[in-house]
Amino acid sequence: MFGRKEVARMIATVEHSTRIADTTSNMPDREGRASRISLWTNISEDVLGLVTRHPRIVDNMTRLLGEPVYHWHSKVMLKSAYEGGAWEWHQDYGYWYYDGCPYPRLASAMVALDTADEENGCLRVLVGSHHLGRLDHGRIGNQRGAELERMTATERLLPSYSVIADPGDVLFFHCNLLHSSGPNLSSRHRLAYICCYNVFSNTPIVGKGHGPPPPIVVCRDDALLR
Ligand SMILES: O=C(O)CCC(=O)C(=O)O
Repeated sequence: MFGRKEVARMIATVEHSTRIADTTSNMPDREGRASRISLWTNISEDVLGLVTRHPRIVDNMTRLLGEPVYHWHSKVMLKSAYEGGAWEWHQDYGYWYYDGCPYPRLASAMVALDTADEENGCLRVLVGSHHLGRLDHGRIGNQRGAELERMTATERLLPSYSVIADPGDVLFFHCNLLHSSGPNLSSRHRLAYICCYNVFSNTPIVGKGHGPPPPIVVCRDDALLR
């Protein structure tokens, strides 16, 4: 979905942005490996913000969710060579329900910035799990994940699929899709940019939410190259 030059600009932004460096936190996995994430709710005024506002993402997201969308949050997942940690099985709505959204009408677009495969901890999904409804989530080490007994049984029920991706590939996934990823055991980084969207009919009804939902000003298709 994004070409080599566009991805190079995204990577340069991740590498040189003090904003990203300053907001990166670590949620160690069960083995104590560093699962690093930088997350923000206002669309950033940089190349990554253009990706969040990009028609290739926003138009597809609108089509998939069937309604106009607004930005929920965006994040960079930084899985360093050799030491990048795993993410437990979870549904994003397992968290976002507690932000007050009444319906599971949110979704994410995950842009691969590096080649992602099983060795460097690509995303794994359980096919069809978005039809299960929201599972209970609890603390698993420093992360939150789907309740373990239920999760083990669900893994026997549904096939898992490793999302092997080339740089510039984009995975669109529903907020109830169960997903996880393994540690990075390779000598290659695994960077990904994920922008998440909600529909206007699903703004939080309880809790702190994510602030007001301004409409997205979609950028030009060639914005990343200009
Ligand atoms: O990047 C990963 O490996 C995990 C991403 C993830 O779990 C999420 O976006 O909710």
